[in-house]
Amino acid sequence: MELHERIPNNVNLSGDKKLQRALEKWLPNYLDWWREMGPEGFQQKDVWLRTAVSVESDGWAHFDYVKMPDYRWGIFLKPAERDARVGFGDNYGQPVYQEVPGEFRNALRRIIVTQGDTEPASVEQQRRLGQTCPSLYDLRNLFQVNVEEGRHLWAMVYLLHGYFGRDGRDEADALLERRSGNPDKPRILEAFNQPCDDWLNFFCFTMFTDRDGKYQLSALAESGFEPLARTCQFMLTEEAHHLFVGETGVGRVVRRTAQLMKDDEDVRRVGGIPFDIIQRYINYWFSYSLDLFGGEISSNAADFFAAGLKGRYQEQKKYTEHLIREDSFTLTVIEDGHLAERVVPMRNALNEVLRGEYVRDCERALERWNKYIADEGVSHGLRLPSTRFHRHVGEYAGHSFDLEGNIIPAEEFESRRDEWLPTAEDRLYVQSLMKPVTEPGKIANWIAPPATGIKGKPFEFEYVRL
Ligand code: BYC
Repeated sequence: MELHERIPNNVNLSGDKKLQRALEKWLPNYLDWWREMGPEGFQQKDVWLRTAVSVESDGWAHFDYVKMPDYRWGIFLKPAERDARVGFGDNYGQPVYQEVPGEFRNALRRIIVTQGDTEPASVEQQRRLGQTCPSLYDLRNLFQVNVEEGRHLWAMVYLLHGYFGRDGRDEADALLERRSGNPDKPRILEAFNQPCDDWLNFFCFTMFTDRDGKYQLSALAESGFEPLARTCQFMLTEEAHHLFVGETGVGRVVRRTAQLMKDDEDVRRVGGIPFDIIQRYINYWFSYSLDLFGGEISSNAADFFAAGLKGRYQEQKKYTEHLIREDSFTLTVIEDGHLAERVVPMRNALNEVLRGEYVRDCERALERWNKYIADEGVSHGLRLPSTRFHRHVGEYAGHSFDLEGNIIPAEEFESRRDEWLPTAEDRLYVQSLMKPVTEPGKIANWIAPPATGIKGKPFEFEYVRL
């Protein structure tokens, strides 16, 4: 690894002067973007961060105090496998693509741009959260997630610069120009334009939206375009911590609410977040994140699979048949205003197949949270809404459903919206609890402390020097 170059990397960047120059030109623009849109107010603070020092699965990271603008953003790919082959689709068994095949160029660029766009978007969404952190431990985790999303942007920009010539460079510039939530230049996918301005939103985002990242990156980690596959394989190593932050973050809020309920059934009176608000936040982020998988029936998904660009979750590990030309999949669709079953070719249903993996993963987290509630002796159950509820993309968009997935008139949805989705009042209430707690070892009242600290350090450790 060339860790001490201006752009740390393990792709022998110094051996490709043209690419190195292009990326060195992009670097100051990236840093300008980071200063403008990165975490507000903490740029000069020492943060105890993990930095990549190798791409091996053991011991890849080093922990130390770093100021965020000095973070080692760089280009790290998992090492290449010898004699790697395209693992699925019409070119199954052919040597992997080392360059972009002409006929797939647009599709591939679009996938990489879409993936790349989410990374800076999430940093933009989260930029003010530091000012209301519930503890130094949480503040540090927020910044860890932020710098790694920044590095994931680098990963996609490397592919655009390295493999797509002029239009790749233009796309890389555009990634720094779009802005989350800006109506004139919004981010590409809608979940990344939603405000993420309190910590319950942040934990739900890292739980549900980052988890889409896990599944999309896993599908791309199977790609026959080898530089993309190797890039995503390493990104997944970093991603696991983001999901941990989300799942345990919501879990700690849930646990604390259950604890406070033992003092007072109305947890608002004792400064907790009531379960009905938590449930509405879950409904909101789960449904927006489901949209990120694309339409239930998608010719794009079929084309990406046929071309060997985007596989299924754990394509090599879980499946033995990689062509899926003959298989079919039964979906629930809407016909004449009613739910009906439709059989479609499996390749066209691959977004839905990936979404199904995701939903099962989310269900597992819900079970864990419900166990925390039961452990406190409180009787309450949180749940996921139906995958049809509150959708803006795919088969169910444009129709209204209740939490169970029953089709209902639009007026009924509107009249029950406040029961199901966060209200302005919910958001104000959650905001009212967001007072910063920055003394080492202290934590806000609305959330339980974590079970352990980071990398063997105690919760009381000074994770950020303010
Ligand atoms: N919003 O065939 P369809 C992460 C468009 S998160 C807006 O159903 P397809 C992270 C679509 O473009 C992971 N538009 O969908 C998390 C198409 O337009 P055209 C991000 C949408 O293409 C937290 C039309 O609707 N990575 O890493 O099969 C923090 C029909 O589309 C949306 C990726 O997404 C939407 N939600 O699938 C940080 C991977 N969905 O062709 C990071 C790359 C669809 O009619 N992206 N449309 O003009 C993809 O693989 C695919 O583009 C999608 C969509 C899965 C997103």
